[in-house]
Amino acid sequence: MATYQELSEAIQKGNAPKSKELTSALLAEKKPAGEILNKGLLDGMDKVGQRFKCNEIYIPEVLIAARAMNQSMEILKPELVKAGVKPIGKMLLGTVKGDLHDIGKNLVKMMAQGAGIEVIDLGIDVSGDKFVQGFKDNPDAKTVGMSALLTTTMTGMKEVIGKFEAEGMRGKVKIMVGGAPLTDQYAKEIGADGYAPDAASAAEKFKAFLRA
Ligand code: B12
Repeated sequence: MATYQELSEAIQKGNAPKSKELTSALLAEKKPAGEILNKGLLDGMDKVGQRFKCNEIYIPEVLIAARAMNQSMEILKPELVKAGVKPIGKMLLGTVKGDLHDIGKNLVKMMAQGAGIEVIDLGIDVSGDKFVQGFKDNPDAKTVGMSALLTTTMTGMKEVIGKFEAEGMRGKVKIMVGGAPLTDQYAKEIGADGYAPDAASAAEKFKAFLRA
Protein backbone atom coordinates (compact mmCIF):
# COMPACT_ATOMS: atom_id res chain seq x y z
CA MET A 1 0.00 0.00 0.00
CA ALA A 2 1.35 3.43 -0.99
CA THR A 3 1.43 6.22 1.60
CA TYR A 4 1.24 10.02 1.46
CA GLN A 5 4.54 10.14 3.35
CA GLU A 6 6.27 8.10 0.64
CA LEU A 7 4.87 10.44 -2.02
CA SER A 8 6.02 13.51 -0.09
CA GLU A 9 9.50 11.99 0.20
CA ALA A 10 9.65 11.13 -3.51
CA ILE A 11 8.84 14.78 -4.30
CA GLN A 12 11.50 16.01 -1.86
CA LYS A 13 14.05 13.76 -3.55
CA GLY A 14 12.88 14.94 -6.97
CA ASN A 15 12.23 11.34 -7.99
CA ALA A 16 9.70 11.87 -10.78
CA PRO A 17 9.17 8.20 -11.81
CA LYS A 18 8.59 7.21 -8.17
CA SER A 19 6.27 10.12 -7.43
CA LYS A 20 4.21 9.38 -10.56
CA GLU A 21 4.03 5.69 -9.61
CA LEU A 22 2.92 6.55 -6.05
CA THR A 23 0.35 9.09 -7.29
CA SER A 24 -1.15 6.43 -9.59
CA ALA A 25 -1.04 3.82 -6.82
CA LEU A 26 -2.83 6.11 -4.34
CA LEU A 27 -5.49 6.88 -6.95
CA ALA A 28 -5.90 3.15 -7.65
CA GLU A 29 -6.41 2.65 -3.89
CA LYS A 30 -9.27 5.17 -4.16
CA LYS A 31 -7.58 7.80 -1.99
CA PRO A 32 -9.23 11.23 -2.45
CA ALA A 33 -7.41 13.37 -5.03
CA GLY A 34 -7.44 16.40 -2.69
CA GLU A 35 -5.67 14.39 0.01
CA ILE A 36 -3.06 13.10 -2.43
CA LEU A 37 -2.43 16.72 -3.41
CA ASN A 38 -2.27 18.16 0.10
CA LYS A 39 -0.69 15.36 2.12
CA GLY A 40 1.62 14.12 -0.63
CA LEU A 41 2.60 16.60 -3.34
CA LEU A 42 2.13 19.93 -1.52
CA ASP A 43 3.58 18.55 1.70
CA GLY A 44 6.68 17.52 -0.25
CA MET A 45 7.03 20.90 -1.98
CA ASP A 46 6.46 22.71 1.31
CA LYS A 47 9.40 20.85 2.86
CA VAL A 48 11.52 21.56 -0.24
CA GLY A 49 10.67 25.26 0.18
CA GLN A 50 11.68 25.24 3.84
CA ARG A 51 14.99 23.57 3.12
CA PHE A 52 15.70 25.95 0.23
CA LYS A 53 15.04 28.90 2.53
CA CYS A 54 17.53 27.56 5.09
CA ASN A 55 20.14 27.00 2.35
CA GLU A 56 20.10 23.24 3.01
CA ILE A 57 19.38 22.67 -0.68
CA TYR A 58 19.89 24.82 -3.79
CA ILE A 59 18.18 25.80 -7.05
CA PRO A 60 18.87 22.54 -8.97
CA GLU A 61 17.24 20.43 -6.25
CA VAL A 62 14.21 22.72 -6.20
CA LEU A 63 13.85 22.52 -9.98
CA ILE A 64 14.09 18.73 -9.90
CA ALA A 65 11.49 18.51 -7.11
CA ALA A 66 9.19 20.87 -9.02
CA ARG A 67 9.53 18.72 -12.13
CA ALA A 68 8.49 15.65 -10.13
CA MET A 69 5.52 17.58 -8.78
CA ASN A 70 4.47 18.83 -12.20
CA GLN A 71 4.59 15.34 -13.68
CA SER A 72 2.53 13.91 -10.83
CA MET A 73 0.10 16.81 -11.18
CA GLU A 74 -0.56 15.74 -14.78
CA ILE A 75 -1.83 12.42 -13.44
CA LEU A 76 -3.77 14.00 -10.60
CA LYS A 77 -5.30 16.98 -12.42
CA PRO A 78 -8.25 15.17 -14.09
CA GLU A 79 -9.18 13.62 -10.74
CA LEU A 80 -8.94 16.98 -8.96
CA VAL A 81 -11.24 18.51 -11.55
CA LYS A 82 -13.71 15.62 -11.13
CA ALA A 83 -13.56 16.01 -7.34
CA GLY A 84 -14.06 19.79 -7.66
CA VAL A 85 -10.85 20.60 -5.76
CA LYS A 86 -10.13 24.24 -6.49
CA PRO A 87 -6.84 26.12 -6.31
CA ILE A 88 -6.62 28.43 -3.27
CA GLY A 89 -6.51 31.43 -5.60
CA LYS A 90 -5.11 32.88 -8.78
CA MET A 91 -2.15 35.17 -9.38
CA LEU A 92 -0.47 36.93 -12.29
CA LEU A 93 3.30 36.74 -12.61
CA GLY A 94 5.78 38.32 -14.98
CA THR A 95 9.26 39.74 -15.47
CA VAL A 96 9.03 43.48 -16.08
CA LYS A 97 9.54 45.33 -19.34
CA GLY A 98 13.04 45.27 -20.82
CA ASP A 99 14.07 42.36 -18.61
CA LEU A 100 14.60 38.85 -19.98
CA HIS A 101 15.69 37.07 -16.80
CA ASP A 102 13.19 34.36 -15.90
CA ILE A 103 14.94 31.71 -13.82
CA GLY A 104 13.88 33.33 -10.53
CA LYS A 105 10.39 34.07 -11.81
CA ASN A 106 9.98 30.45 -12.85
CA LEU A 107 11.08 29.29 -9.40
CA VAL A 108 8.50 31.58 -7.82
CA LYS A 109 5.91 30.11 -10.19
CA MET A 110 6.79 26.55 -9.24
CA MET A 111 6.71 27.30 -5.53
CA ALA A 112 3.41 29.14 -5.83
CA GLN A 113 1.94 26.23 -7.79
CA GLY A 114 3.38 23.95 -5.14
CA ALA A 115 1.42 25.98 -2.58
CA GLY A 116 -1.80 25.29 -4.50
CA ILE A 117 -2.02 28.63 -6.34
CA GLU A 118 -3.07 28.91 -10.00
CA VAL A 119 -0.41 30.99 -11.75
CA ILE A 120 -1.03 32.94 -14.95
CA ASP A 121 2.48 33.38 -16.29
CA LEU A 122 2.72 36.50 -18.46
CA GLY A 123 6.33 35.69 -19.33
CA ILE A 124 9.25 38.08 -19.71
CA ASP A 125 9.50 41.70 -20.91
CA VAL A 126 5.98 42.40 -19.63
CA SER A 127 4.85 46.02 -19.98
CA GLY A 128 2.50 47.78 -17.58
CA ASP A 129 -0.25 47.55 -20.17
CA LYS A 130 0.26 43.79 -20.43
CA PHE A 131 0.02 43.38 -16.63
CA VAL A 132 -3.17 45.44 -16.61
CA GLN A 133 -4.58 43.47 -19.56
CA GLY A 134 -3.65 40.26 -17.74
CA PHE A 135 -5.77 41.38 -14.81
CA LYS A 136 -8.67 42.40 -17.07
CA ASP A 137 -8.56 38.91 -18.61
CA ASN A 138 -8.36 37.32 -15.15
CA PRO A 139 -10.38 39.54 -12.82
CA ASP A 140 -10.42 36.74 -10.23
CA ALA A 141 -6.63 37.05 -9.80
CA LYS A 142 -6.13 38.62 -6.40
CA THR A 143 -2.37 39.04 -6.49
CA VAL A 144 0.27 40.14 -8.97
CA GLY A 145 3.97 39.30 -8.81
CA MET A 146 6.64 41.26 -10.65
CA SER A 147 10.22 40.14 -11.07
CA ALA A 148 13.26 42.24 -12.10
CA LEU A 149 16.96 41.39 -12.19
CA LEU A 150 18.34 44.62 -13.56
CA THR A 151 18.69 47.92 -11.73
CA THR A 152 17.61 49.55 -14.99
CA THR A 153 14.33 47.60 -15.23
CA MET A 154 13.30 47.48 -11.56
CA THR A 155 12.29 51.15 -11.84
CA GLY A 156 9.56 50.04 -14.27
CA MET A 157 7.72 48.37 -11.37
CA LYS A 158 6.58 51.72 -10.04
CA GLU A 159 5.08 52.51 -13.43
CA VAL A 160 3.17 49.24 -13.46
CA ILE A 161 1.72 50.05 -10.03
CA GLY A 162 0.82 53.51 -11.41
CA LYS A 163 -1.04 51.86 -14.31
CA PHE A 164 -3.11 49.77 -11.90
CA GLU A 165 -3.92 52.97 -10.01
CA ALA A 166 -4.84 54.87 -13.18
CA GLU A 167 -7.22 52.06 -14.18
CA GLY A 168 -8.87 52.14 -10.75
CA MET A 169 -7.74 48.55 -10.12
CA ARG A 170 -5.07 49.07 -7.48
CA GLY A 171 -7.42 48.30 -4.59
CA LYS A 172 -8.39 44.96 -6.11
CA VAL A 173 -4.95 43.34 -6.12
CA LYS A 174 -2.03 42.83 -3.81
CA ILE A 175 1.21 43.50 -5.66
CA MET A 176 4.43 41.71 -4.71
CA VAL A 177 7.86 42.43 -6.12
CA GLY A 178 11.09 40.45 -6.12
CA GLY A 179 14.39 39.79 -7.87
CA ALA A 180 18.03 40.06 -6.82
CA PRO A 181 18.36 43.90 -6.80
CA LEU A 182 15.08 44.44 -4.92
CA THR A 183 14.73 45.16 -1.21
CA ASP A 184 11.88 45.46 1.24
CA GLN A 185 12.68 49.15 1.50
CA TYR A 186 12.42 49.62 -2.28
CA ALA A 187 9.12 47.73 -2.37
CA LYS A 188 7.72 50.15 0.22
CA GLU A 189 9.04 53.19 -1.65
CA ILE A 190 7.25 52.25 -4.87
CA GLY A 191 4.01 51.39 -3.08
CA ALA A 192 4.06 47.59 -3.51
CA ASP A 193 2.23 45.47 -0.94
CA GLY A 194 5.08 43.08 -0.36
CA TYR A 195 8.54 41.80 -1.15
CA ALA A 196 10.16 38.41 -0.67
CA PRO A 197 13.83 37.53 -1.04
CA ASP A 198 13.26 33.98 -2.30
CA ALA A 199 10.70 31.78 -3.98
CA ALA A 200 9.65 29.88 -0.86
CA SER A 201 8.92 33.06 1.14
CA ALA A 202 7.22 34.49 -1.95
CA ALA A 203 4.82 31.53 -2.11
CA GLU A 204 4.05 31.88 1.60
CA LYS A 205 3.24 35.57 1.20
CA PHE A 206 1.10 35.02 -1.90
CA LYS A 207 -0.80 32.33 0.00
CA ALA A 208 -1.35 34.67 2.94
CA PHE A 209 -2.63 37.42 0.61
CA LEU A 210 -5.01 35.02 -1.11
CA ARG A 211 -6.36 33.71 2.17
CA ALA A 212 -6.83 37.16 3.71
C1 B12 B 1 21.36 33.99 -15.85
C2 B12 B 1 21.67 35.46 -16.09
C3 B12 B 1 21.40 35.99 -17.35
C4 B12 B 1 20.76 35.17 -18.46
C5 B12 B 1 19.25 35.07 -18.20
C6 B12 B 1 18.65 33.74 -18.61
C7 B12 B 1 17.26 33.57 -18.09
N1 B12 B 1 16.49 32.81 -18.84
O1 B12 B 1 16.87 34.06 -17.07
C8 B12 B 1 21.11 36.03 -19.71
C9 B12 B 1 22.42 35.52 -20.29
C10 B12 B 1 20.07 36.07 -20.83
C11 B12 B 1 21.38 37.40 -19.08
C12 B12 B 1 21.36 38.58 -19.79
C13 B12 B 1 21.71 39.82 -19.26
N2 B12 B 1 22.17 40.05 -18.01
CO1 B12 B 1 22.12 38.72 -16.58
N3 B12 B 1 22.48 37.53 -15.20
C14 B12 B 1 22.22 36.26 -15.05
C15 B12 B 1 22.76 35.80 -13.66
C16 B12 B 1 24.08 35.08 -13.91
C17 B12 B 1 21.87 34.88 -12.86
C18 B12 B 1 20.45 35.38 -12.62
C19 B12 B 1 19.62 34.26 -12.03
O2 B12 B 1 18.92 33.56 -12.74
N4 B12 B 1 19.75 34.03 -10.70
C20 B12 B 1 19.11 32.90 -10.02
C21 B12 B 1 17.67 33.24 -9.62
C22 B12 B 1 17.01 32.02 -8.98
O3 B12 B 1 17.71 34.28 -8.68
P1 B12 B 1 16.72 35.52 -8.72
O4 B12 B 1 16.35 35.80 -10.12
O5 B12 B 1 17.25 36.59 -7.88
O6 B12 B 1 15.37 34.97 -8.08
C23 B12 B 1 15.18 34.66 -6.72
C24 B12 B 1 14.72 35.85 -5.86
O7 B12 B 1 15.22 37.08 -6.31
C25 B12 B 1 13.23 35.76 -5.83
N5 B12 B 1 12.42 36.37 -6.89
C26 B12 B 1 12.69 36.47 -8.21
N6 B12 B 1 11.66 37.02 -8.86
C27 B12 B 1 10.70 37.28 -7.95
C28 B12 B 1 9.42 37.82 -8.09
C29 B12 B 1 8.63 37.99 -6.96
C30 B12 B 1 7.27 38.58 -7.12
C31 B12 B 1 9.12 37.62 -5.69
C32 B12 B 1 8.30 37.86 -4.49
C33 B12 B 1 10.38 37.05 -5.55
C34 B12 B 1 11.17 36.88 -6.68
O8 B12 B 1 13.00 34.36 -5.86
C35 B12 B 1 13.97 33.72 -6.71
C36 B12 B 1 14.26 32.35 -6.20
O9 B12 B 1 14.68 32.30 -4.88
C37 B12 B 1 22.94 37.17 -12.92
C38 B12 B 1 24.08 37.21 -11.89
C39 B12 B 1 23.69 36.67 -10.56
N7 B12 B 1 24.52 35.87 -10.02
O10 B12 B 1 22.61 36.99 -10.07
C40 B12 B 1 23.19 38.13 -14.09
C41 B12 B 1 22.80 39.59 -13.94
C42 B12 B 1 21.44 39.72 -13.30
N8 B12 B 1 22.73 40.02 -15.33
C43 B12 B 1 23.20 41.23 -15.52
C44 B12 B 1 23.27 41.89 -16.77
C45 B12 B 1 23.95 43.24 -16.79
C46 B12 B 1 22.72 41.30 -17.94
C47 B12 B 1 22.72 41.91 -19.35
C48 B12 B 1 22.43 43.40 -19.44
C49 B12 B 1 24.09 41.57 -19.96
C50 B12 B 1 24.37 42.19 -21.32
N9 B12 B 1 25.27 43.16 -21.28
O11 B12 B 1 23.79 41.79 -22.30
C51 B12 B 1 21.68 41.05 -20.08
C52 B12 B 1 20.27 41.70 -19.98
C53 B12 B 1 19.24 41.02 -20.78
C54 B12 B 1 17.90 41.56 -20.44
N10 B12 B 1 17.44 42.54 -21.19
O12 B12 B 1 17.31 41.12 -19.49
C55 B12 B 1 23.66 41.86 -14.21
C56 B12 B 1 22.69 42.91 -13.68
C57 B12 B 1 23.42 44.12 -13.12
C58 B12 B 1 22.46 45.10 -12.54
N11 B12 B 1 22.67 45.42 -11.30
O13 B12 B 1 21.55 45.56 -13.17
C59 B12 B 1 23.86 40.59 -13.31
C60 B12 B 1 23.68 40.84 -11.80
C61 B12 B 1 25.31 40.10 -13.61
C62 B12 B 1 26.38 41.08 -13.12
N12 B12 B 1 26.96 40.86 -11.97
O14 B12 B 1 26.69 42.02 -13.80
N13 B12 B 1 21.64 37.28 -17.75
